[in-house]
Amino acid sequence: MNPEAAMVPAILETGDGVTAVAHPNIALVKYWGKRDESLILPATGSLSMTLNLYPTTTTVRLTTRAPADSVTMNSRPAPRQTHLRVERFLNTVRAFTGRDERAVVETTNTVPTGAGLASSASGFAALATAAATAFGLELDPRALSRLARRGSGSACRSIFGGLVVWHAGTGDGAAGDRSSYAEPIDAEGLDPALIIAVVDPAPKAMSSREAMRRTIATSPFYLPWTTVNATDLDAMRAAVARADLDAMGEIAERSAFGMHATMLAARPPIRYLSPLSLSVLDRVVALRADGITAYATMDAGPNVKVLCARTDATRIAAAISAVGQHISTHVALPGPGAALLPGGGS
Ligand code: 2P0
Repeated sequence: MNPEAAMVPAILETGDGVTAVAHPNIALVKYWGKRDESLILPATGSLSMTLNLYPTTTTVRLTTRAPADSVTMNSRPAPRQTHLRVERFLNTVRAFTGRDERAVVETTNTVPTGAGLASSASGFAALATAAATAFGLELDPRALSRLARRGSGSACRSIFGGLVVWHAGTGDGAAGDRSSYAEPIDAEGLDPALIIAVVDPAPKAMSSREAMRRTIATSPFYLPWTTVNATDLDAMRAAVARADLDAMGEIAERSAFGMHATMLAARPPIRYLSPLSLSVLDRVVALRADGITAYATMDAGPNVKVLCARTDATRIAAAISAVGQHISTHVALPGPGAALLPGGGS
């Protein structure tokens, strides 16, 4: 039993449903690697911005009549790996509550899945929010972020809107689990935008989970990166506190390049960036040479995100779209945290 979980004596049958919406987030100081795989305790802290684009909407219905969980994504049965991850997550929720109903999970994703655009973050944040309510778990936002973390690490950050820090926490087991949570941070005086430059919406060749494992196991650059990451996180928090967008951009860019460097040094190497990604990175450097605040970050895929001031976003997006005819750009602003849809509660 989770001691923070209060039980609500609701027994739902198929037909009743709880619906939640969550948005993806993009890390400005990256999470890359776990110190505990089963609890998803990260090796480092991280900091992100939740987007106002690409919501995931998830409905959870409980049933005593079905022998197994069912999972559909965009009206189709979920791929086997996704189904297994969702089932494992629901087993965690069932273990917390002592309840054994199966769940009918229906998810609608509006983000290209598996392309380094954080679909697992919005996906597990929405699932955690809907499943917690469906199974009668009353969690405060911090406890909900810890639950979402068990589905996918970055999902804990999508429980909150705006700028969010995910604390690595200390220790292992229950102590590690308690201390590794997300919380929103004050972004007063900042008006940031992230331009999402989609250079290739196809699913990536290797999942970030697998890539993290290989990086930790084989990259000689991994350990030094974790040390640098800790100082980058402190510097980023200080830059946010003084609303210094240029400093934030510099730190975000070096955090991303550092993370990719650890992967490039893995054996065999992992390379997510494509020639088109590099062309976009060149354009960002050129924009800066023209005096425009624009800094790049890249995740486990070829797509590039550009941090800038909201007032510059439209013209920067146009400059990046002009890099190649297959590049589409979307301007994201800080978005909301995960929420139940009205009428979607039990
Ligand atoms: C991040 N990424 O901080 C980093 C940067 C990708 C690159 O979090 O294994 O889907 O489920 O905890 O959260 C993507 O990894 O991985 C990610 P799991 P997750 O946003």
